[in-house]
Amino acid sequence: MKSRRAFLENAFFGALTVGSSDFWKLLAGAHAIPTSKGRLPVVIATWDNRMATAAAWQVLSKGGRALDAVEAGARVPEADPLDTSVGYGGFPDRDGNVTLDACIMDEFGNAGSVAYLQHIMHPISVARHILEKTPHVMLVGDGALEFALAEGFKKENLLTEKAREAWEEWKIKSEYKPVINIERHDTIGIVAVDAQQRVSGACTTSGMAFKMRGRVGDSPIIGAGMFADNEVGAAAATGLGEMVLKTLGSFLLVEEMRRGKHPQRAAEAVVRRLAQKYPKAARENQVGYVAIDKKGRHGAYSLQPGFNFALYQQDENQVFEADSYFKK
Ligand code: SD4
Repeated sequence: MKSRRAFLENAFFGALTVGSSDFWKLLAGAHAIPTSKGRLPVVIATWDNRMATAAAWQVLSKGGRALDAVEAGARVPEADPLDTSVGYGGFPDRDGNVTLDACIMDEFGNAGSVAYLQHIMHPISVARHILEKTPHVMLVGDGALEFALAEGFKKENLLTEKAREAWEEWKIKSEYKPVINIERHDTIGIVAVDAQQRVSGACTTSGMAFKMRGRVGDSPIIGAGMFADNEVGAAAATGLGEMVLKTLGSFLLVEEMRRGKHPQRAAEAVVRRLAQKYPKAARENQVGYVAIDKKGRHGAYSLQPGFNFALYQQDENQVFEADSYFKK
């Protein structure tokens, strides 16, 4: 994995010659991290979700719609039994139930969302059915399950042996409290702009491992876990959902871009807001954002070091480590 900062700095400064007045002008203001230039189509996802961005690229590279791309991408970790934070194989709540949250938005501003959905492997597709086939935005729990079954989704057991064992082990060690930590998360937030400049986004998760029964995080909440606005761009979050919910982070990030910020600067502004408003929680927890704007420029930033993201652009699928508010 390359350091994103090193990659961008090389790309940026490499293009200039020492001795040119541009070079010195830039060095004088060199405190700022150079930011990405736009290129379409583009897809960016939280964490090392390269398989997901590859699935999305299959759609985008053929001139397909961003909405189809983000759904195809989100379905990859949902079906992966080894991904313990999303869909099948996700860690259960503290009572052993795998409960899933997801949302999706299209280029017209339509949205669909499910929360506390059980037994369905692809909550993102259920969210899309809600977007396309109902007058509503969000269905939860049994109602969401009933809707999914009526739409032809299959009822399945999503608790893998691996996840069950992890839960059993956690019960012995943990004094039965939900886990809040800064360790690696894998929730996928995935946002894309297609060749026709259509902007869409998706987010899907099994939520915090061993959470209280009924707990819903940021991921299915439009504007918190993900937000897409075709005039501006899209953003998605990962990490401690409670912090994202309290700041409506993805919406805020898109609004920062609307006011003219580059996606990188917008992501930094949103994380800074968190760190300033909740200094103690910010120091102890991880929150990260990915963002793209309509021009195809991207950004990513997190509270803690260690947040990486997958970016597929210009026929290259790469993973970068994002810069962070707190340093190692
Ligand atoms: C949640 N934001 O439910 C999710 C968790 C997450 O990687 O991002 N995990 O709070």
